[in-house]
Amino acid sequence: MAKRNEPLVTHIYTADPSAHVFEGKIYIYPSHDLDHERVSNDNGDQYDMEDYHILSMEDPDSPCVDHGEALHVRDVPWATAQMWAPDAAYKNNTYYLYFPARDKDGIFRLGVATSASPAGPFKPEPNYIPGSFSIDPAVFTDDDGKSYIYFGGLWGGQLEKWQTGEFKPDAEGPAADAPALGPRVAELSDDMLSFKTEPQQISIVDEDGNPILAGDEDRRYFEGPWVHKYNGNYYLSYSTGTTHQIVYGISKNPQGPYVYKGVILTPVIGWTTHHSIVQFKDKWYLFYHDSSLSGGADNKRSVKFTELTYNEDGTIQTIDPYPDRK
Ligand code: FUB
Repeated sequence: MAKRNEPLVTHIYTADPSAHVFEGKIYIYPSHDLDHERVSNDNGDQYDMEDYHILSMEDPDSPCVDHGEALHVRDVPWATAQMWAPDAAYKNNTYYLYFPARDKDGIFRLGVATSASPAGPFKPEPNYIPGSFSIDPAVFTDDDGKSYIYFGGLWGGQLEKWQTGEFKPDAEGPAADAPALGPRVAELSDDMLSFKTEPQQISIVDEDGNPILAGDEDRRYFEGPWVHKYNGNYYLSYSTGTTHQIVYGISKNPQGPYVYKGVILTPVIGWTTHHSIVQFKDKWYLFYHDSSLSGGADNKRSVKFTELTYNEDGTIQTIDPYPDRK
């Protein structure tokens, strides 16, 4: 039986969970951390993952099932390495798996693969999504049927290198007193396989409308975007990377600007933090990961979940990942 704040599975390491309710069950699309040693650097070479395993639970109190290998890098013609944080979507009677990987030039791109089943196996498209770059795709489908893909990550995720719209291998991020880089958003085409619109940068601002600055590491965007809708408002949540928090902003528009609101999840064991938020029946859940099972190894993480609670004003109560810790 799945337990709150405990690893969902322990026979493999899993990370970066994107949770969805498909066919009445909770499906979780995580990265699959391999139990091997790699050099650790700002490029993220330690996150040397090759495939995806999809997990599911009948409900939050049921055991978690591993559906086995759903896609391997060897079967993706354009990709060479680092199958990082994925997401999934359903439309046109088809399940879509979105994933980042390095292409033959070592540049991160976003790929898509399709399946008739939410558990896979998934068949990849032969090429990456044209015009895609960086990492951590997350797809949100609005009530009007439009689907948006959010993506982007600093450092190993290469987002700094795309500020001009072209890949500049030596580009650095903005100065500390300049607006921070935001995640990118594009509307997806009706067949969900390409961008319908050019990716735009999302602006994240404070309560006075001033952009969050690059030096504001407690609040600025780093990686792992996730968008959900609650009571007619859009919520963009993400990792602050170097300060290891999951934070969020709220907007009236799925493409922003988003007004920063606060912290959803305080730091977990391990360097990275990555999450998703999903409603199942009348409750909301936060899926996240930490490195507790591996004794703190940054690249051997485990997916966990817990309940998420809104305040009356629509803000989210901050979650301590270790509620029993003294
Ligand atoms: O799992 C590899 C990378 O680590 C993800 O793409 C990031 O979000 C971070 O969790």
